[in-house]
Amino acid sequence: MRRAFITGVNGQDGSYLAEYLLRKGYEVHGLIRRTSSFNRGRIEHLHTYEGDKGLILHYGDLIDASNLFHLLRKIDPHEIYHLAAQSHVGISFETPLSTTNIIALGTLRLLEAIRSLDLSETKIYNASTSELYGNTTQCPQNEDTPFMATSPYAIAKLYGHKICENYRDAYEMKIWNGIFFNHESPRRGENFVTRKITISIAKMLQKKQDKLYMGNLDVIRDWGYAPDYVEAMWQMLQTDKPDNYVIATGVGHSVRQFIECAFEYVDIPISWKGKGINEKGYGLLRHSKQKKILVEINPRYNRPIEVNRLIGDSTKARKTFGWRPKTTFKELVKIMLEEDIKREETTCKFLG
Ligand code: NAP
Ligand code: G4F
Repeated sequence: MRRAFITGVNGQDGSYLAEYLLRKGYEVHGLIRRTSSFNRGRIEHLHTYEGDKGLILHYGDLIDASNLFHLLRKIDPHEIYHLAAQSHVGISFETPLSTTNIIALGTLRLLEAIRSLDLSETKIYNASTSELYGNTTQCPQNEDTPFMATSPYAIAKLYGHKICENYRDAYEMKIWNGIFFNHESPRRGENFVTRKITISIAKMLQKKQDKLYMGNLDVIRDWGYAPDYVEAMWQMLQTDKPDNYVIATGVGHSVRQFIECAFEYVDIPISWKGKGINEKGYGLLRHSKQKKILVEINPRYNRPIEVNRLIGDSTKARKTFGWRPKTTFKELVKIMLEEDIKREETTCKFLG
């Protein structure tokens, strides 16, 4: 039986990846942090996956080098998926030191534990990111596009990306960097833009929220569906040569388009009036008689530097291991909204 070790198993991608690997018959080990209250909603169901052996959890932290060393010695995994991170770009401007410690030094701590244990046959996936491209003028971005990282998060990830390449070259370690563009799902953290929009609309339909307060509406992202993307992590580790791969849909949409598409799905067309921080989105909710302001700008959600447009070209992944996205933008919006609407309706029922 193949053994996999996932850092960040408790996150969006970690939870889908754990499911995917369990389905493939892997023995799956995951690293979780100690928290004062339980936050394992995404992986709770995996403890008793299909009634037999489920996900095996281990306490640890990327800032604790000796913990990583002892865990890896005990588990001796065939594959390591390194996903753990402080993954919010905006928050990285407020917490640059801990973000850098977790992402940059955390990756180095993990690599050093693997090297010290001489796990030379272990394959390693490193969660790199499209944020490395920053405000490059090249579009779409591929594996050869120069990096222009513009946030503490992206700069820490750039270190992670580069140190993985360095250990690959210097010690012949089997490390793959997955340069993933934004991927979302109903398990996406609540303060990422897509999930914030779908949760807010679900709450508005239940009269539990009046407005959606947003930052920059005109940035463009290449949004895919997370379960499609975790498949690419596994697929790249099954190729012969460690390398870097871009994983993306190749289609960009603005935050504004995401908002419009999500409101359209619940039959509320949005019309925009005003400019800059005074711009407002108007629409008619089912329970009101006249159009109201449903979207407003709040500058607190703007970042000190914005990454304006990220659109990826994953031709190399398609040609090498046949990966392509299965879910369209519209399908993604529908999946996320339906799940959040269901969740809000259930909560309302319980509240009476
Ligand atoms: P996520 O939902 O934020 O999950 C991150 C996970 O890392 C969480 O389980 C978190 O634990 C864990 N973590 C944070 N600090 C840790 C520490 N010090 N020690 C151990 N674990 C720690 O992120 P995601 O969306 O699944 O993304 C997975 C990875 O891909 C991240 O590295 C992210 O930067 C990268 N990435 C994501 C995207 C995307 O669009 N989703 C795109 C490109 C790259 P808690 O649950 O305890 O907080
Ligand atoms: O959803 P976001 O917070 O994701 P962002 O910054 O693109 O980062 C995500 O994708 C990266 C891959 O490119 C990952 F590496 C990273 O870990 C993370 O998963 O914001 C998307 C865009 C940004 O330009 C942001 O400024 O939406 C804009 N935005 C506008 N209003 C907002 C808001 N973002 C958030 N979170 N909240 C807002 O109210």
